[in-house]
Amino acid sequence: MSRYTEPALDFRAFLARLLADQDAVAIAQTVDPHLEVGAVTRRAYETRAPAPLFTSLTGTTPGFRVLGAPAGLNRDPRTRYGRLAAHLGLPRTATPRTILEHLVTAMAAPPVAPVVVSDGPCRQNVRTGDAVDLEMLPVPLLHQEDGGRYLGTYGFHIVRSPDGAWTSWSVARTMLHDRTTLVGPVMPQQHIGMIRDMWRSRGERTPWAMVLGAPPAALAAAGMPLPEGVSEDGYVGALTGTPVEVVRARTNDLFVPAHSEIVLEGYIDNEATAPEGPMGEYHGYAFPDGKQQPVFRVEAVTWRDEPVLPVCVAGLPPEENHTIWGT
Ligand SMILES: Cc1cc2nc3c(=O)[nH]c(=O)nc-3n(C[C@H](O)[C@H](O)[C@H](O)COP(=O)(O)O)c2cc1C
Ligand SMILES: [Mn+2]
Repeated sequence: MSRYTEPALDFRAFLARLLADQDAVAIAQTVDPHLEVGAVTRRAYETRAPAPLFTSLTGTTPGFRVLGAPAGLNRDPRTRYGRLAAHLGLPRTATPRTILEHLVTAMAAPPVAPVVVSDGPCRQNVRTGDAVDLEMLPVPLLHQEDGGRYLGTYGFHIVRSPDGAWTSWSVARTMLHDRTTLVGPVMPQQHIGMIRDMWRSRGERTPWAMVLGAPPAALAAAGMPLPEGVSEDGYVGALTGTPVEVVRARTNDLFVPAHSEIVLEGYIDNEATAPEGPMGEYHGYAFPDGKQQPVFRVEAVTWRDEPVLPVCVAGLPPEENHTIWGT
């Protein structure tokens, strides 16, 4: 059997594993992305209930699904970190110590570069140009006082230095601005900001992609503070012992994980900003006001059949800012 059908390397396999282990539960009842997805997911974190898989969502393309609490904790102490462990291909009884040692060992291992393949599940459906409409996705309003609806709460940005030497995968939130535009922070001290500055100083816009429902090990790596200049894709290969399969983006020269649920392609605008936030954050508070932030222009959307959008509903622990980033 291909290693690419293992939970760490394929989000759909990860979901199947959680469902089989009763650490996720499919909800057939129609649920509204407007506050209901957020409320049910928060409840699952707080009661350490199985991850909710929303299979019927108000106002959403039929078949499009949402998985809340992808790395929430489990009620049973023996399998408390099972969802986190499944991201890394470890047994669901893995302890925090085992999980940490696994992550740290891979940091010292030689990177394993991704392999380019010609096709993959993320390419089963493709929309480009005028056909791009982010409103077809289930974009939830997560907290009542959020300044907008967040599409990217459990996905990562992909950018690459102009010389091609450094590929950065990094998790950061993105809010829906309009049918073809997202808005979110691009901090200069983070790797995405450093690479954006390289492109800007050449007078060029930054080629960009965002992956939602990525291979779980890739998401975990994209949420980790690896050193400057280190490509997260090579770390994932070392972590899983398998090169990540990537496909070339349709509209730029970036490579995206083939085993992904949803891929957005485009660029970071050099000039435009738009209001973003506030958003309820991982400390359990929200700042009172939003801010102007850079905009991401989406030129293509591709997705796996019946795609699953993972959603982190930030707030008091434990949610993924704590279980993934915190770890
Ligand atoms: C679920 C999750 C959500 C996150 N959200 C954000 C965010 O909104 N903004 C941010 O700056 N970092 C966020 N992080 C942390 C960054 O991903 C992390 O600091 C990472 O190291 C940044 O990438 P870089 O080191 O390549 O710059 C999040 C991490 C996780 C796991
Ligand atoms: Mn990095």
